[in-house]
This record gives sequence, C-alpha cells and structure tokens, in this order.
Amino acid sequence: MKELSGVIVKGIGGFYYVDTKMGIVECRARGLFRKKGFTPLVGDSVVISLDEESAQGYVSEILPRTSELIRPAVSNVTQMVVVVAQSSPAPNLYVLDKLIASAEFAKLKVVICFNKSDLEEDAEIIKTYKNAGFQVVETSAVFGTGIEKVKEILKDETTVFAGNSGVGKSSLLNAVMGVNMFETGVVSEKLERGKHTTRHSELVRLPFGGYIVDTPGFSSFDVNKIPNAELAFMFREFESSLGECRFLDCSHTVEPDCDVIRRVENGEISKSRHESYVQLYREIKEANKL
Ligand SMILES: Nc1nc2c(ncn2[C@@H]2O[C@H](COP(=O)(O)OP(=O)(O)OP(=O)(O)O)[C@@H](O)[C@H]2O)c(=O)[nH]1
Ligand SMILES: [Mg+2]
Ligand SMILES: [Zn+2]
Repeated sequence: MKELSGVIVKGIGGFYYVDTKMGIVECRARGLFRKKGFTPLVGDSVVISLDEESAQGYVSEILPRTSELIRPAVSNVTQMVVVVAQSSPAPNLYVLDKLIASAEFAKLKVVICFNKSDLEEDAEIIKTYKNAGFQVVETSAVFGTGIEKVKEILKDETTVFAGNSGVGKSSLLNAVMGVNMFETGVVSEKLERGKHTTRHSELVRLPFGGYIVDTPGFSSFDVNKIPNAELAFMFREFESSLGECRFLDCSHTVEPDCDVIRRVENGEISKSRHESYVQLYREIKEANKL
C-alpha cells in the first residue's frame, strides 16, 4: 500500500476520483466515514492508500475543510467569479448582488466578470462595482479579450463560476482551457441535448494551477441562511456606516438618520446596490417566517 495525497475531483456511485501527483486514482471511501455520517465531498483534500497492483485506492483521511458550499456540494472553494453580460441578457443587478452577498457570506474572494464586452456596454454598472470595492474584469469570450487576466485570477484558486443562464460562463471556461469542453449555446438546445448528461459537480484542473468547479446550471445560492442582522456586512461598501446610524438595531432599509441611507442620498453608495439590499432583506425576512 502506498500513501498519496490528493484532491477529490469527482464522486459518482460510491467512487471518488482523486487527483494525485500520479494522476487520477479511482477510490472507495473507508466504511468508517459512512458510519460516522461523514461523507467525502468533491473538493476535499484527502490522503489515500493505493494498492499498486489493482490500482484501486481508498480514501483514508479527509483534511479539514476551509469552506463548504451546499449547492453545489463542494468543499474548499476559495473564490467566486460572478459573470454578468454587458447585454443579451441585460444585467440583472438583483441576481448579481444576491450572488455577491452569498459569496461574501461564504467568505469567498469575489471577482465580477463583465462578459460580452464586444456588445454594447454599460460603463455606469462597471463603475458602480469598482467604486464599491470589487475586483472587476471585462471579457469577450468570443474574441478572447481579457482571457489572460481571467487566467491570472484563477491561478492556484478553486473557483466557482456563477451568473444567469446565457451570460457566457461555459464560453469563458472554454476560452480559459483552450478547448471546447463545456457545452455552450441557447437554453432550449441545451435542454434537448443535455437530457442524459450527468448533474454532479466536478472539479477541472487548470493547466496553470488551480481548479474550476463545473456545475451544470448553477446560478444561485441559497441565501436565506444569512441572518438579516448580518446582511449589511455582506455589502462591503456599507461597512463604514455600520454603528453610525441613530438606532443601534437599524435595518438600513427605511429608518430616519440611517447612515447607509444618508450615503445613498449623497451618491457615495449606489442606489441599485441599496435597492438590492432592501429586496434581499425582505426576502430573507419572508423566508424565515415560514
Ligand atoms: N457576443 C458574445 N457572445 C457570447 C460571449 N460569450 C458567450 N457568448 C454567447 O452567449 C451564449 C451563451 O453562452 P454560454 O457560455 O452557453 O452561457 P452560460 O453562462 O454557460 O449559460 P448556462 O450554461 O445556461 O448557465 C452563447 O451563444 C455564446 O456563444 C461574448 O463574449 N460575446
Ligand atoms: Mg453553461
Ligand atoms: Zn442604518
């Protein structure tokens, strides 16, 4: 038996595929984990015992996780790239802000990618997110613009790509990989063709270091578990206002002498970001009533 360390890149039907320095090894998990109700996840850093004769491995140890996403069920993700199209489909700022909040809550690095830069662009939106303190990259997956920058951002990170259908996530990943390994195109076509495709999450190793999470159809997180009292912390440009409002328990939605609202009014905080915050606040409140 040989001990090897690696990362689980795929799990299907009780088998785990572990990326090691000797390549991908098919492994079973020790019965031990199941008895303890502990299931290995895609993304886990593991130690495996490899029987070199049969080339069969066993996951013998799971190293502590630095993060754990539920949907997609992937551990140790370090970064989220939220993809927005400049147009077609038009940016949905609520969806964008919701994804950003969920990434902040999961303590992931956040990068916003404005794709389809070859189409008509909305410079105002890009400015909004730069001013709010986000790293922003502009790309055209079709023309290859900005792809080198995206590679730099992805290097040595484990990244999930999020964003509405049709914004160009798969096209960007194909441009980064240099091969068309992800299915792109219009939704109706994909549903036709995708009937028998698997729906599990998988890590794809990047040739320059790092992994990307290939999750079919992934566009949003379950954000309802963000406590409303913490929501303002998920909007990074609100931070300097927190503790400055008249009421200690200010929700920053309608209160008088709210410092967040004051800064929205004087233009320091963008109106659309605050609107998303208010909508999300109400959505979380409703969800917690049920
Ligand atoms: N003009 C232009 N079209 C693009 C660009 N990137 C992607 N597209 C097109 O937009 C459509 C959708 O792209 P996909 O990569 O399939 O989008 P997706 O985000 O993966 O969509 P889902 O998998 O449904 O979530 C395709 O027809 C692409 O060719 C771009 O930079 N410019
Ligand atoms: Mg796609
Ligand atoms: Zn306030």
